[in-house]
Amino acid sequence: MPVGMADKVSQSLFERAARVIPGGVNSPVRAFRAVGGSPVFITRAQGAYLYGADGAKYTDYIGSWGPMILGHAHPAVVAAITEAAVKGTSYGAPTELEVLFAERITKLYPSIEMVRAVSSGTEATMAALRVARGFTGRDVVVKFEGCYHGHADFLLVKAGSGLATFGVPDSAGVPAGTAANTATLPFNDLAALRALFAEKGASIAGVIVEPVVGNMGCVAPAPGFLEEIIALCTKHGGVSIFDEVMTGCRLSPSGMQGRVGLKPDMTCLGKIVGGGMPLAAYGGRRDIMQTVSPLGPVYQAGTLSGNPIAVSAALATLDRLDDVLYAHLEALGARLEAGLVSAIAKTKVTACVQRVGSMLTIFFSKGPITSWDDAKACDTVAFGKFHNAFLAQGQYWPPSQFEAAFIGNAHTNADIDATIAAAEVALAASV
Ligand code: KE4
Repeated sequence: MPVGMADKVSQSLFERAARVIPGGVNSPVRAFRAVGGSPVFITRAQGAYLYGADGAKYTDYIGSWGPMILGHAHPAVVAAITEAAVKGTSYGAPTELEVLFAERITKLYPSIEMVRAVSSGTEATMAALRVARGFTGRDVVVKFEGCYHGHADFLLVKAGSGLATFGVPDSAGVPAGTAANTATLPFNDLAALRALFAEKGASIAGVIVEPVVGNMGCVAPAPGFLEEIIALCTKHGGVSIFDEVMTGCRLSPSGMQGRVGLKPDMTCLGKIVGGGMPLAAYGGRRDIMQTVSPLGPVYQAGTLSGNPIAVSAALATLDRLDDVLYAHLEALGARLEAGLVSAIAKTKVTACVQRVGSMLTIFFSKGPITSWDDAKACDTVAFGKFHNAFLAQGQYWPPSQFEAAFIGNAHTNADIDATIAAAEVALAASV
């Protein structure tokens, strides 16, 4: 396939799609706009592989943006969905499956004493912040530049100009007033966090953070940063919220909080916990979650929340998240990281690799990348050339410098080694 151009079948599908779907896609990043060219239309997936509209095979490092930790079409997940489907797809009534799911989540995440299932990560974070506001009676929420928590209005906010921490809308359609109560701070900036709490601590309802950021590329928290978020929220009566939609069950069975032994007041989950189906969740301390309707005054609802198909896929996935799987993912991640670092050295390209477990990013920068200011300085043109050359070799990598790549349990050493070899060619093509 020519570099940067999808196959002819995908191109013609994309032309049709663009006439009836905004940008031809149902989620913007899929349009490949950040890397040029046009997207590959996928017809099926199996294990670590995707198959394009023209039949081309790709090694998949997106995994549906995180959920496919077991690999695509895992037999146990397919069987669970099939078995559930013949019993009906949604009842709009409580089921034992939802009890099993909630019991499993509260066992996996000791910080979560009660949990509510929803249908997307956006719903989970939107609800969690509404609960934090309802629980505290306060309006201000705090997020960090480079972190993405879904498309709720008050989260589509960028840092104010200069030192102004109170946000301005980062999307058309978001009223200035909606952004006014969202403060945005630099990720990993302890001084800025402490200063905001010193000034506004009594009005802060909650702080939401990706405990390892995936949405500016893979960026780990500085030592003490997550701990300080929890401590300051506790001290000032706010709610600490770990958005583990991406890191949950990715970095350990209990997400980043399980990896580092922390207990935020609330947690948002999605992606892997839904087994690739529309299922996400939010939960936390019992006293906080008891504010949620119908128990308490904070309203949140959803027609398909906790439906039996999605929960069946979720349980089949969660059943398989064992130590052997995480050891395999760590070994594959280390192998890929080492190979990419070596390929960067060989090609003398200005780039670096940042990885936590089985999520990683190749940044086109000398690095290290510790904040959005660092990430946005990356050479995105070089990244685009790299991505196109990688794709042309059958490597399906996130089409944006500001995304994380994911390794799944179906990847093999042979896949990783082929990816490393292709990366060397793609890096050379990026200059
Ligand atoms: P969804 O509403 O897309 O299910 O989840 C929103 C969300 C919340 N929190 C975190 C940490 C997330 O990463 C996401 C969604 N992630 C993006 C990829 N970075 C989903 C891909 C897309 O938008 O198409």
